Amino acid sequence: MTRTRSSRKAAPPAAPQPAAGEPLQLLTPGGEVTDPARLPDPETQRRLYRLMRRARHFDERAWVLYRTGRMGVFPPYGGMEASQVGTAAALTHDDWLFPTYRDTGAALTYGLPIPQTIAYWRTSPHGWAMPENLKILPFYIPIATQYPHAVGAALAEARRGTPNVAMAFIGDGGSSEGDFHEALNFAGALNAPCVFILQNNGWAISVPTRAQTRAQDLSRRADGYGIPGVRVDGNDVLATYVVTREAVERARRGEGPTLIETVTYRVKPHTVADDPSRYRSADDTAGWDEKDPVRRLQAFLLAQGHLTEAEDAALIREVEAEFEAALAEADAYPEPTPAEIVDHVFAEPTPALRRQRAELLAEEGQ
Ligand SMILES: Cc1ncc(C[n+]2csc(CCOP(=O)(O)OP(=O)(O)O)c2C)c(N)n1
Repeated sequence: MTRTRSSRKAAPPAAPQPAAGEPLQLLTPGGEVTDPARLPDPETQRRLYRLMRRARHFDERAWVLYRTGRMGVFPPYGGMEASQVGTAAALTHDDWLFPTYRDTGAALTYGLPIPQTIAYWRTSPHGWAMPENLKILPFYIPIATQYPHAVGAALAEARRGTPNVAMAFIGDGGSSEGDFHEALNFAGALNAPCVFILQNNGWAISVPTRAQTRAQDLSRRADGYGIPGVRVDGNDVLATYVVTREAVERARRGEGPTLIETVTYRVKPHTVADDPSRYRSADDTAGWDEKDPVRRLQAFLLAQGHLTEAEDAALIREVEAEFEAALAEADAYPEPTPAEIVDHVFAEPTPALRRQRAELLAEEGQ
């Protein structure tokens, strides 16, 4: 009988492990400021709060629309707004954004119009092509492919001599893929002006981070490529913003890429069609509600007098009204036709696609 090694489920041997570094925090969940000198100014704080409210409202409405058959399958990000808003808010429209399916909050912050974002998650062709005036790529579904693409865009900017940067998002699961590592190595070797955001939300669908890698501090993956790695509290928008701005400025100065690990949590299911009670318990998620990023900044702004209760209520009403107007606009888009399924696949359609389009149009009787 052939002897095999014992079960793959055996606990890993107690090899020496670098301890996970403490994530940088500027505002604790209890409302304490750890380093007042690094805080962004009150106007920026209010801007970040509004952007987080906007992102959260989209996420909440997407659930309701899905349940009522008015939205497709959507990957929620509620609870991760600080990780997406604080990072994307550090960009301008001259910079690139490479989001994954999880990053609707980052795309909205960057400036993707809400009606088009709704159309995308309705799988409507009106949402497939990104606006010509924005340097944002469609939400990446294949894990990690966006990372090498972002390096390419960043290198193109550098060759043209612009100060523009490329920001790419990835999850903890994606950071175990080859594309992630190749991109970091490539970016480091070629000094690409890239900001890599690694959102460590604890889960890759049903696989907890601890089960898919023995690494405890994912920001240290940067060490292998000779680039700076920063670990930040992904539920503290003031910290994610400050850290990302520093990385963006470094890249603009020609000092190369940075990896930022935002330590956060996927409190929501993987998608609105997922049932996480099948693979995780209440113990797994315990404590994360108290770390909610939107309520954390809200309490701070109110306590500091940077926002009044009345202003807060008015801001929330504005955000809600903006969404409803955008929804009405998305509802008014014409119904897609079958032939549109081959549109936006390539800039120049291939002969096969042209043929398929003609066949579909003929079937439609056009
Ligand atoms: C190349 C590739 N392999 C597998 C999948 C299937 N898949 C979809 S989401 C997912 C988990 C990704 O987890 P993570 O990177 O942590 O991102 P999160 O969903 O938590 O944002 C996987 C494996 C895929 N989309 N692409």
